[in-house]
Amino acid sequence: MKSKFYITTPLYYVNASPHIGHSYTTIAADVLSRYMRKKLGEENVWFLTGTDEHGQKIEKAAEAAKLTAQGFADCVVLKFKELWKGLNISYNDFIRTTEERHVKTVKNALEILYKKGDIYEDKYVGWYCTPCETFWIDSQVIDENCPDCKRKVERISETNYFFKLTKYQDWLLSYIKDNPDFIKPDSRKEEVLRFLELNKLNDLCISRPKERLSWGIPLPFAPGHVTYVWFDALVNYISAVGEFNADGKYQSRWWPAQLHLMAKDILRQHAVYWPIMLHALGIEMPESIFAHGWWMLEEEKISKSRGNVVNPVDIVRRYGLDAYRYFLLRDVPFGLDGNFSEEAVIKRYNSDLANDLGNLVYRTLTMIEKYFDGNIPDSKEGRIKYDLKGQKIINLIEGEDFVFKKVVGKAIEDYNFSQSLTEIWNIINLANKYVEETKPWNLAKESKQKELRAFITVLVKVIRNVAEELMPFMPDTSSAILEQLGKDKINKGDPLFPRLLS
Ligand code: ME8
Repeated sequence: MKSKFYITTPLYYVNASPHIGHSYTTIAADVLSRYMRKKLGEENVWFLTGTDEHGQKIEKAAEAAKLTAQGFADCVVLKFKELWKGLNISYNDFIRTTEERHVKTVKNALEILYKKGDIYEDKYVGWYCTPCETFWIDSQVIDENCPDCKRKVERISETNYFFKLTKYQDWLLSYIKDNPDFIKPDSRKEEVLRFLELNKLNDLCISRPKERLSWGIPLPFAPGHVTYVWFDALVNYISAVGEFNADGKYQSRWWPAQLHLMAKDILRQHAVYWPIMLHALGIEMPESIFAHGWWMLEEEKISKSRGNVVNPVDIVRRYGLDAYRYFLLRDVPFGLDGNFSEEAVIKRYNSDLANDLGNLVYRTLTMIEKYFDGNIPDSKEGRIKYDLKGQKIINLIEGEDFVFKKVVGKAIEDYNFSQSLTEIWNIINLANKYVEETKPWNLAKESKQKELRAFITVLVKVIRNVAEELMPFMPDTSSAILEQLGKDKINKGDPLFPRLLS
């Protein structure tokens, strides 16, 4: 990892309100940002999110709502911002593709490519899926249905502008092969490689005649056309953090991005169009692109256009914010698809949060209250002699290689969030087992003060370390634990996760 970390989420379409799928990518990006801020310092992390506001989809949604496209976008963008606030998302910047800084950079990019001869005019005949805003070639379309969303595609025939993807296909293929960490996870990289090896790319149609679509960025060299929404939107990753100088050289404090995060639905645009656009513009490649899986509901992808959405606000209202963040990242390994159900949320809540974590904190504080009058025994006050089991736990936390911190951090850096949480829960469970096996109530009965002090010290250290490692995942819970634990004297409050009746 480099000494700075620039991370992005997709720019979400504003054709409808955000749902669990959008929150998933954004929460994952938030976890990585919080983790990296701790590791590299606040000033070295830049977390960008935002909204994709042009294109036919938005124009149609605005028409249906009887609003102007801009007015409609202005409304929906507030819902995204409100949700991110509610989900404790620590983004540094929020870019809208309708902002001047973005429009300017898109126009610059188009001009540079046009002058270079990488954009040319031609007649386009082919298939188009409006809900996906995607062109398809004949071989990809069966029975006039979109290969992705399965809805009807439209036959389109018009004069347009094209970007020479074809010219760079071989370059891209070698680039992906030479840079094995560029596309992650590996299964997705293989998918892209296979696609590039088996198909000859078509040049990308990057314009729409204004008569058909007016809601877009006009091409600087052909004002009768607007820019294709994907060409427009991808540029956000550079328009948000830099600009082209007069010589057409892109300059930025943050570029290249360390990570573009998204789900597998938009991998092709990020792994094929985007690298070629950058390469043609003479701009460095992002370090990596990670495509995670989909949240499904009864085996169907959750999506705005299918209408089977799960609203994050409802889940958060019922189970709490951190339970939601925890569930999303723990229940399904990042990269795979997962089925969402409230039963699964309740199960995780009761077993992991109430029984394991909540119980460990609550019982430890109760013992400190009972046996030490609420004062945390000072671990510096005289040498502490741990018993064997206690010492083993202490070694994991404070031993020479800080095994606990290392394994938790390594899993996050591998984008393996569920593994990272599993490691945290391993130590929580170890500590709970330690309580049951040590039977501190007997130590108290027998007035074994020294042993009791060593025992409680182990638990306090576990809890402090767990709270610290949980911070990127569950920031509120992490501070609540540290707050209840206090420095010298505890401030015991209510249980963090009261059991739910299922
Ligand atoms: O594609 N499971 O925007 P979009 C997991 N504007 N993640 C999901 C999901 C699900 N069921 N549904 C959505 C666009 N997502 C373009 C992007 S980028 C320059 C332009 C998440 O609003 C996931 O991150 O359709 C997915 O890639 C993204 O939302 C698609 O958002």
